[in-house]
Amino acid sequence: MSEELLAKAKKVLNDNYQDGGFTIPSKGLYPFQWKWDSGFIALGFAHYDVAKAKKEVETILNAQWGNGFIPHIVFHTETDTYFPGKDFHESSLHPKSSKEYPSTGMTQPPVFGFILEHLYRIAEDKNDMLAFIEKHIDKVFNNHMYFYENRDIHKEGLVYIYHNWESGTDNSPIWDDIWKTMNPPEYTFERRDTTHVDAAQRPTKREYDHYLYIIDIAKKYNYDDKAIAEHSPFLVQDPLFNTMLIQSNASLIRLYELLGGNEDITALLREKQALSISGMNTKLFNEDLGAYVHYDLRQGKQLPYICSSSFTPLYSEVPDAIKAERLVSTMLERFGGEDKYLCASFDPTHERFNPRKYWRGPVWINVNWMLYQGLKNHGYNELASRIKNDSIELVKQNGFFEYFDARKENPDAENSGYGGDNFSWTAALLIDFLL
Ligand code: 9YW
Repeated sequence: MSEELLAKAKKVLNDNYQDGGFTIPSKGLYPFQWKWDSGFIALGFAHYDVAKAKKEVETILNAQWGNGFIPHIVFHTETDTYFPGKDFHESSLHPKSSKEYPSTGMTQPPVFGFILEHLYRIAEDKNDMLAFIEKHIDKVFNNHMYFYENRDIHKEGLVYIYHNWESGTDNSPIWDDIWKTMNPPEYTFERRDTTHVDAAQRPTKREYDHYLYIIDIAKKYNYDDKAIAEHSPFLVQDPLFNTMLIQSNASLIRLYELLGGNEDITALLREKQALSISGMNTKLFNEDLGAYVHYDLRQGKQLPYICSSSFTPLYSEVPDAIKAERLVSTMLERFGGEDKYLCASFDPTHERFNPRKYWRGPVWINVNWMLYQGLKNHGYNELASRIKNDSIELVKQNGFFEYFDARKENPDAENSGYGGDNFSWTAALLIDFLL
C-alpha cells in the first residue's frame, strides 16, 4: 500500500515540475514558485531525483535580491490565473530587487538552512551534495543577515513580518484582531482562487481587501524595510517564522563547520542564535496558555491565541525540557482528543475555529512534518509517531490535498481533503514520511 502511495506522491511532484526549473504548488490555484513550498518540495525530490531537488533550490535562490531578501512568490511565467500577480506587487519598486525575476515584495518563513541540511542527510553521494551546499550556503546566510539587520528592529533577536502572507498561515484567526484595527478601502478585483476552490474553504473578499491594502502601503514606500516598520498596520513577531530562522541558523552552523573554516560566520550566527532563543522565550511564550504566541508590534502586546504555529518551536532548541513538556500537554489537551487528527491549525476549543477554512482549523502537512521532527528531537517519540501516522492516514484516505479536516467524523463533507488537489508539499513530505 505504501508503495502505491509513494508512486502517487512522486507523480504529483513530477507533474507539477515546470520546464523553468521549479515546481508549482498546485495546478490552476498556484501557478508560480512559492518560497517555503520550494524548500519542502526539494526535500521530496531529494529522495529520488537529486537533480530536480538541487534545481528547485537553485532557482529560488537565483531570485534573491541584492540585499539578501528572498521573495515569497517568484513569477517565472506569464499567467493571469492567480491574483494578485506581478503587476500588482511590482517588486521593481525596490532598488535592490532582482532585475531578472519579477516577484512579490514580501517573504515567507526562512526554511533553506534546514532544507540544505536535510538534503545532505538524504543524499547518497555526500561529497556531491556538500559541493552543492558550499556553492549556495552563503546566499542563505546573507538572507539570515538581511533579517537580523532589517527586521529585528529592537535588536532582540526576533524579526518581524509585515503581512499575513509572510507568515505562511494566511487567514489565521490570529490576524482577526489586527483587521479590527484597520479599515481598508473596498478593492475591485477579480478573485481567481475561488474559481479553483470552494469559496467556503478560502479567505473572504473583505480579508483580501486587508491583504491588498497592506501591500499598497509597502509599495508607497518602495518596499523599504525601515518605512514598512514605521507605517505598516500589520507588524508581528511570529513564533513559526522566528523558529524557522532559528532552526535554519542551527543547520547553517553545522553545515559551515562541516565545510571547514568560516569561523567568523559561525561566531556571528551563534551570537544571533542565542539572542533569538532568549527573545522567543521571554517575549513570545505565554505562561497562562502554555504555548508560544504571536506578538503584535503595532499594539505592543501578545496576541493570546493558540494555533499550530504555537507548537512549532519544538522544531528547534528554543524550548527547554520544561517548556517542551508544557507545549506537549497544551497540544494534547486542546488539539489532541481521540476524535481528532493532529494537528489542527487553530485551537479547536476556540470559537474562531473553523474545520474547513484554510488556516482557521484544517491540518496542514508541512506543519505536521515540522512538529514530527521537533517531537522526535525532544524525545516525544510516541506523539511524533501519532502525527506522522495521522498525516499518512489523511492523505491515504482523501488524496494529496492542500489541507484536511481534523475531525475524524466529518459531518460536512465526504472527502476531508480541502483546497488545492495534487498539492506539491503534501506529496513531497509524504515521501519523506514514508522513506
Ligand atoms: C495564497 C502556496 C501557498 C503557501 C501558503 C498558503 C497558500 C497562497 O499557498 O497561500 O494565494 O494565499 O497559505 O503558505 O505557501 O502553496
